[in-house]
This record gives sequence, structure tokens and C-alpha cells, in this order.
Amino acid sequence: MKEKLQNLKDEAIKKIEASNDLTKLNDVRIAVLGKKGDLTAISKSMKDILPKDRPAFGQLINEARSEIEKRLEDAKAALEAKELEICLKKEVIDVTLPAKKNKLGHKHPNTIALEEVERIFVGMGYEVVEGPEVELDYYNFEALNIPENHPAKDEQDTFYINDNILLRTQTSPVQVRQMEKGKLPIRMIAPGRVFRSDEVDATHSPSFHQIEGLVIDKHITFADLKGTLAEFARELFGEETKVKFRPHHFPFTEPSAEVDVTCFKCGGTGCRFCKGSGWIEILGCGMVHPRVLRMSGIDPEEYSGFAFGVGLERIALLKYEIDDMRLLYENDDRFLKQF
Ligand code: 2U9
Repeated sequence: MKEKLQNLKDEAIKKIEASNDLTKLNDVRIAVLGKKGDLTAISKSMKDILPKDRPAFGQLINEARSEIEKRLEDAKAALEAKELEICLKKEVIDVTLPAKKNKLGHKHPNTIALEEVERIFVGMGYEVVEGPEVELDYYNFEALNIPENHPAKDEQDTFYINDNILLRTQTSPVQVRQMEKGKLPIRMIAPGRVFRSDEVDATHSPSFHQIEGLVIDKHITFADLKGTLAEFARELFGEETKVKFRPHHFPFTEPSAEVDVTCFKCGGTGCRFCKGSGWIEILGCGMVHPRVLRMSGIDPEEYSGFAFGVGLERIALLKYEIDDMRLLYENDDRFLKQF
């Protein structure tokens, strides 16, 4: 029995020494010291020993248990220290490694163009005003002298919510709302999203952006309009830019004009960019129609004003020489990160 105990002890010590992780070590502890463990089994076989030998054998068992417990404890401490060391080594931070760069977003070409246009007009004393994208038919059409039978009102061209409510087709309603407030003079631009029931192609989208401008004061003339837009064109496209006003028609302005600028690629001599003409069309404008003023409570005998409208995407396409408007809406990172 003594020999059996000695073997068990030697065997246990060997197994403890061979345990290379905490789980294996715990398995050894259970196999030797546990309720059904080998040492516990030997203790239970005490009854097979002569009563006179029992105290000595009991002593031996206790010594063996103490020895094994001590070895287990030491091995556990050593393994824990080893695991901690491995862990620390694994988690060590190499401060000399190049840092991981965060992928930062950046401004969309539309936003860059909008901020540029806003900067120019704010510099001339204009305020930037925004308004609802879902509008009343009155503000989008009627108050702008757009008659009941005008083609723009056709369901083909306008997204209607119901007979009275629609997605605005221009940002002019923002200006009408401003005029109705009755605070004069007005010097404002109204940038924002507009909607038209258009098929998508390289130059059309059912949703795009406009920047419209409105100035109302006493003694405002077409000369003020020309000077303002000529200055805008010079700031946007360069000091050498010239403007050309071609007569046009809009229901809300009279007289009305479309404005071309000299091609900033060739300086006006004609190139592929301006299709040989030397001119590029950029916006529409005119003197606010007296009827439009009167409908919003402004006396056209006392006040006059000019207005203009420009497509934001058109400016972005021109400035960055992009040949397809769809690129502005696809959110393709390879395209966007060029600007
Ligand atoms: C009020 C009175 C008049 C705004 C104007 C234009 C001319 C114009 C187009 C440019 C390209 C629309 O985005 S586009 O398709 N706009 O040509 N817009 S005058 O006239 C107004 C606005 C508000 C009260």
C-alpha cells in the first residue's frame, strides 16, 4: 500500500510537471485530489490496513497530499506567469509602425460649387435663404405668373402630391415667400433641390439643384442686373470672362435674358469645350414681372427688381469639366475623390 501511495505521488508529480497549460493542470488536480481522485481512493482503502498501521499510513497520505498540493500551486503560479508574459508580448504596441489612416470623407463637387457661388453673393451683401421642397401650387406657379395652361404644369413635367401640393420645380417659391413677408429691400439667393419629371440622361435628372437670386429695391434697373451677373461670372470663371445677354422669355420676368460667358478654356476663340462658338450658356435672368411683385404685395410703381436662376449641377459640370451629370449622383468614390 505504501508503495502504491509512493507510485501515485511520483506519477502525480510527473503529470504536474508535464502540464503546459492551466487547463491540463486542473485536470491533474481533479484526477488526483478530486472526490473520485486517486489519492481520495487510497484514503478510502484505509479500512484494509491493520488498525495499528493506520495512523502512520494516514500521516503518509497527508504528507503526499500536502506535497501534491504544493506542487500544483507552484506549477499554477509558474503557468499563470508564463501566460501573462505571452499576453503582454502579444499586446505590445509598436509605436514606430506607420499609423492607420482614417478614411476621411470630403466635399461633393455640388457642395464645392454651391459654397463658391454662396461666397460670391454673400460677398456682395446677399443673404442665403432656404425653403420647403414640398410646395403649394400657388407658390410654385401662380404667384410666379405661370398660367394654368403652362406646359411646365403638365403631369409629365411636375411631380404632384395632390391638386394643390407638389415637389417644387424651381426655388422661386422661396423668394415669393420672402417677398410676402414685406421686408424691403431684398437681396437674397435661394439654393436648393428641385424636382422635374425628367428621364435620366447625361444632362437631365428628376432631382437637381438650383440657385436663384432676387434683388428688390427702389430704382433697380437692368444695368444692376448686368453688372451683378458680369461680376459673378468674373469671380466664378476668371477675371477675363465676358458676358453676353440674349433675349429670352420667362413668365416671371420681363424683359428676360439668357446669359452666356466667354469659354474659360479657349478665352472665346472657339474650342471643343464650347463647341467652337467661344460662348457657354450659364444662366437665365430678367427684371421681375410687375404682376409678380403686385401678387406678393409689392407696388411695382415704387419698387423694381431683378432675378436670376442657375443650375448648380451645370456649374459643377463646367467648373470640373465633367461630361455626364449622372456621375454626380452615383456616389462612386473613385469619381468623387478627384475633387
Ligand atoms: C421671383 C421672380 C423671378 C428666377 C429666374 C431663371 C430666370 C432661369 C433656370 C436656370 C437653369 C432654371 O435651373 S434652370 O433650369 N432659371 O433661367 N430663373 S429668372 O426668377 C424669379 C424668381 C423668383 C419671385
